Amino acid sequence: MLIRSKRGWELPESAATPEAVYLSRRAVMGAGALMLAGLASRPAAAQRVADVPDPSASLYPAKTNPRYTLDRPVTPEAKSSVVNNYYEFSYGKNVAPSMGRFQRRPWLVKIDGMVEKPQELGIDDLLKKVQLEERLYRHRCVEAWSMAVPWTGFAMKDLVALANPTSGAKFVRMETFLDPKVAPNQKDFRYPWPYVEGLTLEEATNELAFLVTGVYGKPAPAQFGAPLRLVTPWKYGFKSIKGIVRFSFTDKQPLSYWEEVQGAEYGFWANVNPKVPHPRWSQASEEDIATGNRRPTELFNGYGEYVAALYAGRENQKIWY
Ligand SMILES: Nc1nc2c(c(=O)[nH]1)N[C@H]1C(S)=C(S)[C@@H](COP(=O)(O)O)O[C@H]1N2
Ligand SMILES: [Mo]
Repeated sequence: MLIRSKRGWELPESAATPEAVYLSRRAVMGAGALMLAGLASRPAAAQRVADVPDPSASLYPAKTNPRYTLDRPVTPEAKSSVVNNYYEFSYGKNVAPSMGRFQRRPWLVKIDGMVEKPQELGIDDLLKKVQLEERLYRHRCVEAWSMAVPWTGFAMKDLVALANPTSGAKFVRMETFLDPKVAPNQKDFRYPWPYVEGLTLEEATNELAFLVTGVYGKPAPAQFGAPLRLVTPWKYGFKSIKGIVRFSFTDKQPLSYWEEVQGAEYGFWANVNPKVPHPRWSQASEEDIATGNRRPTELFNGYGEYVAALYAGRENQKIWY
C-alpha cells in the first residue's frame, strides 16, 4: 500500500495536503508494520458487510428539510464514497476496502457524565426516539477539499434533550468505537485511539449540528461513519467524528484527537476561516472533489448566519483551529 500507484480519483498533491503530513513518515512506518504483521485489509470481505441487511432501512428516504440549500451540485456518491478520511481503517483516501470486518449492528450508544440519568441504548432504539430528515450540507476538510452531501440524520439538540444534562455541563465529548480487531490502524500505538471530538453545549444545540445515520437516501455506507457520526458543516471536517459510541457531558473542554496528535496545528474549535491559513497551507480556497474546480472558501463555510453569534466577541481568539 505504500508503493501503490496513483488512481484517477486521487487529488493532486497540491490540493490534498493531509492532516497528517507531519506524521506521514511515522504513519507510513506504522502502516508498513501492520502489513508485515499480516493485518492488511481484505478487500474481498467488504462485500460481506454490504450484504448485511440494515434494520433501519425502512426509515429511508427521509423528508428533505428545505431550509438548508446548496450553492453547488450534490457530489455524486461515486466520488464521495471513495474519497474519505477514516484513519482507524486507512491513512489513504479510499477507505471502504479496508472495512471488511466492520459491522454496524449491534451498536450501543452510551450517554454519560453530567446527565440526570446515564443511559446506554441500541442505535435502533435511539432511532425510535428521534425524527430523521435529509439535509444538504457543504463539507470542507482542513486539507482544502470539499464536497456537498445529502446527509440523513437528526438534530443533535434532540440527543442533548434526551440526555438531559445537569446545569453544570458545558461540553459534550464524543468517542469513536475502539476495536483493533475491526479497525487495523487502532493497533498503531503512535495514535491516541479512540478518536475523540467535542463541542460546547451551545454548539451541540445549534440547529446545524447534525447526527448522521444515512447518506444519499439510505443508511450510510460504512466509510461515511455508519451507523452514527457527527456533521458540523461550519467547522473543518475533522470535527465530524464517525462511528460514535459515546456522548459524555462534562464541564471540561475535551481534548480532541487531532489536538492531541498535533496541538500546534489543530485545536478544539476548528471553525472554517479562509483568512487564517493552516501553518502549512492556505485555506483561502478549496478543491471540489468531484470536478476538481477551485472555489473561494467562505467564513464558517458559508454558515455564518446560523453560527457567527456563537463566537461573537471571540473572533480574535484561537477559534479557527
Ligand atoms: N473516527 C473518525 N472520524 C473522522 C475521521 C477519522 O479519521 N476517524 N476523519 C475526519 C475527517 S479529517 C474528515 S474530513 C471527515 C471525512 O468525512 P467523509 O469521509 O464522510 O468525507 O471525517 C472526520 N471524522
Ligand atoms: Mo479532514
